[in-house]
Amino acid sequence: MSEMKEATVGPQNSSLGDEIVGRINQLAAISETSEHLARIFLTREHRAAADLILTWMRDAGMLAHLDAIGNVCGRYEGERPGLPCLMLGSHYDTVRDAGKWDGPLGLITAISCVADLHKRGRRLPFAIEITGFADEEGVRFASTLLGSRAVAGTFDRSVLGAKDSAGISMRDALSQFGLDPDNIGAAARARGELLAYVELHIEQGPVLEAQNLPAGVVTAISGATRLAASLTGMAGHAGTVPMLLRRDALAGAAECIVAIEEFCRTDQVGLVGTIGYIHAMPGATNVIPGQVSFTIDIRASSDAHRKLAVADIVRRIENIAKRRKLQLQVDVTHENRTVPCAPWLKSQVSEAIANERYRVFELPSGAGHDGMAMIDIADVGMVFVRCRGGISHHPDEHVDLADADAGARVLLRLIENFRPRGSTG
Ligand code: HGY
Ligand code: MN
Ligand code: MN
Repeated sequence: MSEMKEATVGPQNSSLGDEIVGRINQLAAISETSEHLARIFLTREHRAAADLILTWMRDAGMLAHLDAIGNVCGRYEGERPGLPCLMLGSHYDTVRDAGKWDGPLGLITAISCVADLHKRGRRLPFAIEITGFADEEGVRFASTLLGSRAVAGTFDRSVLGAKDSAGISMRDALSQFGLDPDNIGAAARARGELLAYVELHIEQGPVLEAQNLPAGVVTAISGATRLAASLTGMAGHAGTVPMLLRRDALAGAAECIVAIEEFCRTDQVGLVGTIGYIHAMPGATNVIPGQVSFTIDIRASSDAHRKLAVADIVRRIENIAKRRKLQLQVDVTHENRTVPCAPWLKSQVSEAIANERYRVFELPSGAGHDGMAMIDIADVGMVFVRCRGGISHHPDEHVDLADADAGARVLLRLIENFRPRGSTG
């Protein structure tokens, strides 16, 4: 339970940044191991983090609950009960060996902004809802945005059969977590209930730092394709099989991986390709690998370019597999289109940044975010906050206190000055 801060006398109560940084550290302590931060969907750490966040939401004057897929959901009523809401949020799951800001900064900042309104007894002409999404990274079951897709009503029930590395299906993991896999539809929200979805997130890139700015306006979230590839050759004795008679799946995978890297590096419009995971079997020093599986993550600023690139990459690795007499299986595990941020929200984010006396700067997001799912039920806006060296998905990920505070002041201004689409106010 987070101790409530003593009300400070003197200048405005303690900076929002202080509370946010304290809670970032508190949440980061909830991890699979103490050496490397990992908080994975439907694990003990997921449950402990949800309990802590729900407490923070309630301390901020919100009604709060865990929804049907494990998202944490808080609601702060407006001037009168039942008004449509401005939804804020971000995710609280992490990658493996993660930084502590990717996801939690947006969620904790939103809660601190509502707590500030609550402290002042401020009620707005709309409700505020905050959603902490349970699985944006897709670490456990390969497909991603599971929490936000459930809220958007686009959850694909076929992924319930997906298995994690221990062979546990999502269906069983949900049941073991205490959730009903057949009730995920209960998390879905109707489009009319949300006035907009706005997410604050670390930039995860070096641009704001290069611009010497603490915050920026996000223009669009780049689309992504994730593929699962497997190569099957022939396992054999490392000492007796002549090189020319081998069907070495790992050597084949290595050639594919270098070919993918080369293809993306020589692309002229910023294509990025990543092989984040590889597993060779049987995995013994003196055995020629007979089976290899690896993941491919391809992103581009335009969907058309990304799709052409994916088709070209698959063709290239098919040719390599054929020449090496390996069997290749490639499956798309996740596909997200590029999502534009709504112009009317971009202008309100810009206004909030300008009101905080920062230069307004627009930039796209190369990283994926829950807005890619939330676009199906609401217009999406995003605020980026500078992170040191642009480092992310790494334990060195860091946000300075001053920037956490700046991001919170921008978000609080955006909330207090928010006008629904089309209103003249
Ligand atoms: O992979 C991404 O872009 C996000 O961090 N899930
Ligand atoms: Mn991430
Ligand atoms: Mn993220």
